[in-house]
Amino acid sequence: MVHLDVIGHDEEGIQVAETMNETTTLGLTPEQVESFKENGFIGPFDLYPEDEAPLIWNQALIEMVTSRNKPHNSTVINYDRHLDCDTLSRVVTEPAIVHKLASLMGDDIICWKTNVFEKNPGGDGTGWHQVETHMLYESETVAYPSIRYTEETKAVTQELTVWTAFSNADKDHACLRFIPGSHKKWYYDETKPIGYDVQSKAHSFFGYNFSELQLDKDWNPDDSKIVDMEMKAGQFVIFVAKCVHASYPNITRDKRIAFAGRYVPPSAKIYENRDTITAFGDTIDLDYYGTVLVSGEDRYGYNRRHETNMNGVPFRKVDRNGR
Ligand SMILES: O=C(O)CCC(=O)C(=O)O
Repeated sequence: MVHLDVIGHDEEGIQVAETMNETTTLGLTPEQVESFKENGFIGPFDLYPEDEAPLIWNQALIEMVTSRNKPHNSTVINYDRHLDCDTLSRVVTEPAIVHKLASLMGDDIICWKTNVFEKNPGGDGTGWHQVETHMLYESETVAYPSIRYTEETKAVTQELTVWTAFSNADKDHACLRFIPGSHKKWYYDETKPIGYDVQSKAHSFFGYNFSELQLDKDWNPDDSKIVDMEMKAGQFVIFVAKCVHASYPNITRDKRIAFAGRYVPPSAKIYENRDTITAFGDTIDLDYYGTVLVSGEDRYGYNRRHETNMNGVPFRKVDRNGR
């Protein structure tokens, strides 16, 4: 899409229309990039109108329930439904998201995973945590990374999450919380195996107790620094998963619904040498698995890639040159 509505000046000072494409209009400003570098997160941004977002989610739910092409049969591992639900396939490739990611990661971007994050009325908050390789905790003694980064990057970061609210997510409705600047330092050792116990209150990270991984057992987040990311339905926030984050409990009668897309450059190796993955006490076969190139090129070919979703619908690839 090309906009001709930006007014500039020619050499004689006469006003002229300048061309401006999606890359400019939907990307981040230099100030936003600086703010991200400092804080580790940026947002919220509008994606869908507030009144439409719940309807879009209802459509996604129908597709998830009625899908004939489910990527896997696990009910506890809620990964990768962008691969079989057309609505979610569109969400992960939305230009308003991808152009902003490219401002931070460069043009070559794959979506390597998605998660549904629902919090039922009265649901517990998510405990503080930070990750980079998205370790999978198979048992108390076995853990392995989802991602191996094969290169240093010249970009601001090589790993981003886009968390989109499909219901209102204010403090009462379990909004996300961030510790600004915490991505510059490790507070947790994500590589250490930890056990899974869905019944235990202390296991506040979806059945895992991330505080077992805390490097300094006496460390506590400084309340005065925490940013509560209140969001309306249809908004998204971008963050680096190494930025320490958590969410409030849901103290309302409404469900809080969010959908997270995870993105890396194609130089990253996903689920290297693995045929299955185990998490949350369940195991899934990776036969279905593939990444989605949402922008740019994959010059590496390290990861299996899906050009279409499992219903045969081509994934949109965002054109960063605005053609
Ligand atoms: O939705 C939540 O409560 C937590 C989300 C989260 O930790 C993540 O997206 O990495």
